[in-house]
This record gives sequence, structure tokens and C-alpha cells, in this order.
Amino acid sequence: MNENDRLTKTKENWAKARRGGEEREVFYEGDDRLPPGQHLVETWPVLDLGQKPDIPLAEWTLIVGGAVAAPLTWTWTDFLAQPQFTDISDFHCVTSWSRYDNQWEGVSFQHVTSVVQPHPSARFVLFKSYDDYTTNLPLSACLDDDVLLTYKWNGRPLTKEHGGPVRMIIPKRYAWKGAKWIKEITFSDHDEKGFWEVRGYSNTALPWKNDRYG
Ligand SMILES: Nc1nc2c(c(=O)[nH]1)N[C@H]1C(S)=C(S)[C@@H](COP(=O)(O)O)O[C@H]1N2
Ligand SMILES: [Mo]
Repeated sequence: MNENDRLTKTKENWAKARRGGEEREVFYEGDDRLPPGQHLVETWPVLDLGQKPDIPLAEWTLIVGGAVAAPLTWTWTDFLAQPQFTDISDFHCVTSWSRYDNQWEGVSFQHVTSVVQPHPSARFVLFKSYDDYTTNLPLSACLDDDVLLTYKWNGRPLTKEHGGPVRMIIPKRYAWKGAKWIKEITFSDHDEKGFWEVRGYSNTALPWKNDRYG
């Protein structure tokens, strides 16, 4: 087992051990900015599977398909030609750190959805990354007005360690739901669990419900 597999295994066992054991009674209606069990950080830690794929912009593509009327493949130029969207939001990692006021710039998920036109049966979304990471969400969660594909953070290009060229941001879910190095987005009529979801992390990942492990 290499170091990355060992780290994954450790987290997986931890998730299993804590399944159902997490305090669930703490629930803020959303007026508390810091979710339960979180602490604030000023830095921006890096979390991944130990691989940081190098994707030259000339080779980067985003494929969006599945249960949609108009599947698409965007090159970097195509991506930049879309309506641009900026939003400031907080970032909550399941390992208990939160980082406030991150400014993201890119393309809103609502725009992507309007371009591909999902079939009425499409209720779930699966995200696949260049490091083979996957994660999943209900389509309704992705259609929130703060969800985007970002290529900038606080006015600067998103660095490779944080998922550049482009990553997903879903502010109201724990950060593992936001795929770095996004490669493919698949709409579906059924839910397919991603990398951490099959390893004991919560399928829903709601920070204000302390909803960490499945
Ligand atoms: N492609 C990919 N995306 C990923 C991950 C990963 O390993 N690969 N890790 C997830 C996890 S567990 C977290 S907490 C956040 C961390 O993002 P950051 O490294 O920019 O802080 O990215 C998420 N997205
Ligand atoms: Mo994470």
C-alpha cells in the first residue's frame, strides 16, 4: 500500500467508526455563519488524494452529458466565452476548518444546466476529475445560485493545488462535494456515489446539520 492509499484507508476507517455516532442534534437554521464543529482558518489548506494533475490549458476540456438534450464539450476558449459569474462564499471542509469570504469567478452551474437542457428525469449529477476523483449531488443542490465552476480565487487564477484550471464550488455542502480539476459532469436519473461517499462519508454533506458521515 502506498502512502496515498494508506491515508485513504485511514480516513475510510475513521468514517466507518463514527457512522451514526456523530452528534446530530445541533442544527442551526442558517443564521449562524460557522457550522457546528467547525473552526475558522485564515490560510487555505490543500486536500487531495496525493495527485495534482497537470492540465495544460490547450489540452483542457470539460464534457457535460448524460440525461441531457444537448451534451457539450468545452475547450478553455469555449469556457471563457460563457457568461461570467462572480460570487463570494464560505468554504467548509469536513476535517473541521472553514474559510470565510472566498471570491470565486467562473461560470455558474445554472448556466451550464441551461445550455445542456437536462431531461425532466435527470435528478442527480456526478462529477469526475482529472485525478479520477468523483463526487455526487442531487441536481437541486447544484442549481443553488451560489454554485459555480471557478477558475479564479480572490482575483487570481486558481492554482493547480486548489484544482486549477477549473473546479466546482458548492458552498452549502462540505468541500469534498466540490471536485477540483473538473473533467466531466454527468446528469442522471439515478444517484451514483462518488469516491468519499462510497467510503463512509455522508451522501448529503450538510454542514449546518453536522452531516459528515453516512
Ligand atoms: N479532484 C479532486 N477534488 C477534490 C478532492 C480530491 O482529492 N480530488 N478532495 C476534496 C476534498 S476532501 C476537499 S476538503 C476539497 C479541498 O479543496 P482544497 O484543497 O482547495 O482546500 O477538495 C475536494 N475536491
Ligand atoms: Mo475533505
